[in-house]
Amino acid sequence: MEPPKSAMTLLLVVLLLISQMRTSRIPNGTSKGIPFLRQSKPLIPSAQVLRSFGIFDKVATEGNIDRKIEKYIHTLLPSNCEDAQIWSRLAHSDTGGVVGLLIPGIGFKNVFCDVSDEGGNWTVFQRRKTGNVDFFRNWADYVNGFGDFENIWLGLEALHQMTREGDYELKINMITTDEVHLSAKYRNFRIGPGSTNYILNVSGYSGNATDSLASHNNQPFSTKDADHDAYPSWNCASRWGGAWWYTSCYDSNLNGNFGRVDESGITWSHLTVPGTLQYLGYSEMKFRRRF
Ligand SMILES: [Ca+2]
Repeated sequence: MEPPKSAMTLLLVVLLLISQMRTSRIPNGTSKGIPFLRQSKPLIPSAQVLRSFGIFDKVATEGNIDRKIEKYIHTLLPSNCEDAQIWSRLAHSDTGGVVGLLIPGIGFKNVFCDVSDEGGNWTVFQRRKTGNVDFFRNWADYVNGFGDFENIWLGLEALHQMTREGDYELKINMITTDEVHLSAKYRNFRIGPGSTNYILNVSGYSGNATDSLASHNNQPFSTKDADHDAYPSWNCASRWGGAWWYTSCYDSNLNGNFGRVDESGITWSHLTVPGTLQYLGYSEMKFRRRF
């Protein structure tokens, strides 16, 4: 007679937890104090093993998993990059890597965590590095996310779920087409629920890039097929080749066309010449919990 499936599953999770505890000890003499994350591939083999048993699918789609198992899975699987950075016991990286997170309200999702910039703990939710991924996409894609981790859009629903409780800060790193490095940091960052069309809440700017999100504060998100902007006769997303918290239409357009050096490109209002734009060859947006 076979043991009950739930008991087998619980046994599996306990064994994996013990395995993690054995491998999570920080080696003596390490100078960094915490283990760092490996680049390029999903990092948590125990998560991959669990997934192969269909447990993640059960968590994500049914939501009726046994509470004891759920508790162990939350121990095994971090829900944010801060926990991932603390708990990761795998190969080292100076920059960050892709980790599997169990995001409340979302389920399992691979996310790029930045472990180096100002101490790390950043969830990277937007990155434009190459032109390999098309960002001129529809509403559903921007809600659910897309990309390849060099070119990331995490997804509006994940952004909302991950910032709905607690205080978060936002940092945007940019490199202009002239190789000038710019940074914009915001002390407060939150994305509203879908019922508000994922309204942007941002304030407390510092940096060397000009505050080109201020005019977008409290604006809903718009895409080429979902016009929530403040310009009556245009769809700003269609007009300027992107998707953003457009007004009428923008001071920043980081989801614009990669490689374009005009108003439909990846742009940010100019620091010293008001009314002009800086054309970007790279952008990265990320958030973390603020204490
Ligand atoms: Ca419009």
